[in-house]
Amino acid sequence: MPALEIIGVPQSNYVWVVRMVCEEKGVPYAHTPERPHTAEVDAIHPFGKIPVMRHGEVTLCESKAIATYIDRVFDGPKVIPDDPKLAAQVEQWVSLGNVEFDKVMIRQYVVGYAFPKDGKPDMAAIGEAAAKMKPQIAVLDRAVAGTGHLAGDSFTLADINILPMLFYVNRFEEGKAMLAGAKNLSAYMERHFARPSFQKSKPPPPKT
Ligand SMILES: N[C@@H](CCC(=O)N[C@@H](CS)C(=O)NCC(=O)O)C(=O)O
Repeated sequence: MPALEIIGVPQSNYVWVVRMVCEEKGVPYAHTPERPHTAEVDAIHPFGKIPVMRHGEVTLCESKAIATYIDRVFDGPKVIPDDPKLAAQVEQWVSLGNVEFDKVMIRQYVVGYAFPKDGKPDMAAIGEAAAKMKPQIAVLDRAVAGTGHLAGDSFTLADINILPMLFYVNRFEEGKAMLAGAKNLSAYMERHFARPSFQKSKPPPPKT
């Protein structure tokens, strides 16, 4: 089997997702920490986004596609269950994550703090993002209340996809306060942040 290469800086929540999939399954991989829009990334992603993947002749972009490929091609515990109903639930939560939660939590709220446009965060825009985040956190809190997982009663790609987002939201004041008030979600984060796969793929702390 050819070597698997995951390309993208480790700070990206989506690079983190695919690296975590590899760790959960015990799949060896080489990690190339390229930024978006470098030649290596542009050669695979039509819009220069990370992560991208190489595996022999196979190249892929988009974290969900990469995760699905790794799950099907390599041995190890399935992160997308074979059962059609559970697989559809995983798909549902990954889609909600990518279309709804990432847009607000990461692109608006976290990026607003971490990459301010004029040198300092636009607190009005961050406040707007925080207001949109509140009902999203309530949705997730209810979703994990039953089993401590998003899909069924086992750890799947649905959980893997959302955990890096929650980790980043928890770094900033409003997010931290909202998550602390969401008791089921707090317990979920505490439990799953301790997983070896999460810890091994965690990006290095930011330089201060
Ligand atoms: N839908 C894509 C999203 C990937 C994405 O947004 N990656 C960010 C880093 S977390 C990126 O490359 N941003 C650069 C840009 O948008 O130009 C996936 O699931 O892989």
